[in-house]
Amino acid sequence: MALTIQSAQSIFSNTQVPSLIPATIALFDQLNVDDQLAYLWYAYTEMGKTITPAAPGVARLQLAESLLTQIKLMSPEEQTKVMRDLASRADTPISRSYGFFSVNTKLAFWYELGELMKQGLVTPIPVGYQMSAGVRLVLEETQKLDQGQQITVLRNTVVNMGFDTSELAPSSYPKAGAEPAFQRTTPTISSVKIEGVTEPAVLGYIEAMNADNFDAAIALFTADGALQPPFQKPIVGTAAIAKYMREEAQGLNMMPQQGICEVRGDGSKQLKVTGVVQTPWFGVTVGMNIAWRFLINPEGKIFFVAIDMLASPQELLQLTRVQ
Ligand code: ECH
Repeated sequence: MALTIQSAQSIFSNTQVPSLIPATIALFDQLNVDDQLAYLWYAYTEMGKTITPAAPGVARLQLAESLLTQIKLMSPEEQTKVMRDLASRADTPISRSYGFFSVNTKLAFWYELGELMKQGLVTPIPVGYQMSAGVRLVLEETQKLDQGQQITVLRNTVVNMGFDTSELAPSSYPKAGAEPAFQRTTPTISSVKIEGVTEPAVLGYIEAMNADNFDAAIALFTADGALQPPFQKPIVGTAAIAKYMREEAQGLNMMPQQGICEVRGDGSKQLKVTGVVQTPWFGVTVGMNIAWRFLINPEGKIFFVAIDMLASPQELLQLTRVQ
């Protein structure tokens, strides 16, 4: 029987525990625009006391420079309006430009705005703002998350800002291909060992990803293969996966710990591997507990891999059915 992405998506679904991340983002989405910006400010500055993201570097900031320069020259009221437009995904020239940025350029843009706010060059939150009960509630919910989950909430809210450019013709903005690489600060993790897993495609995948060798990783997939990032739809086909990896998977440290492998009737295999991933934005200070769910075809190629954020560290050990 031919493998389908739809059936692949449900492998090991009876071992999954719902994450609090989408629920927290849903609460955030219900806030009005000023409350959203205030929430992000408090969440980010609160988080900064324990963990601070790495400075994105001059090369990456260059991609956002023209917007940042425009904003610096504005009055505080105009600056607030730009931020409101971004948060409400309004159709303005700045919000459109932002919409064309890659994920990492969006993060770098806000990182720099945050720095400019600390220096008093950009207005932090709307003048006279009073924290609402809604913001307090979302902050309380955020405190229940571990650090890896907190930075995922921040990342996802930042990614969703700006005008939705997915239906527009490509812009002249530099794309991921032209983006600077993240410098690895720790030695590449090679010779991967995963307790309970010897599947070459899985070990090869982790090894290639840890070396940012996306060509080698892609070569392990079937032509119609798919990769499903956390809380997203599957990305289908090797060209689309390669583009995604170059844009969003650079500099990651993947540390799988254990897994299980089940052979299916048609000779394909399903594997679940749990472990920790570090992003170059926070380096070794923040680990995200995740699972990979792989479906490997009878020829040993990756047909499907889903990446899931785990609800808790206990789930790292939860490889079998949830009772
Ligand atoms: C200020 C106030 C106004 C509003 C805003 C502000 C600034 C906010 C800032 C936020 C910065 C946040 C950052 C977050 C970074 C998060 C990174 C994460 C990465 C997760 C990666 C994972 C990778 C998984 C994958 C694996 C694979 O095998 C395949 C690929 C892939 C305060 C000014 C907004 C500055 C920097 C969460 C899980 C394992 C799927 C990628």
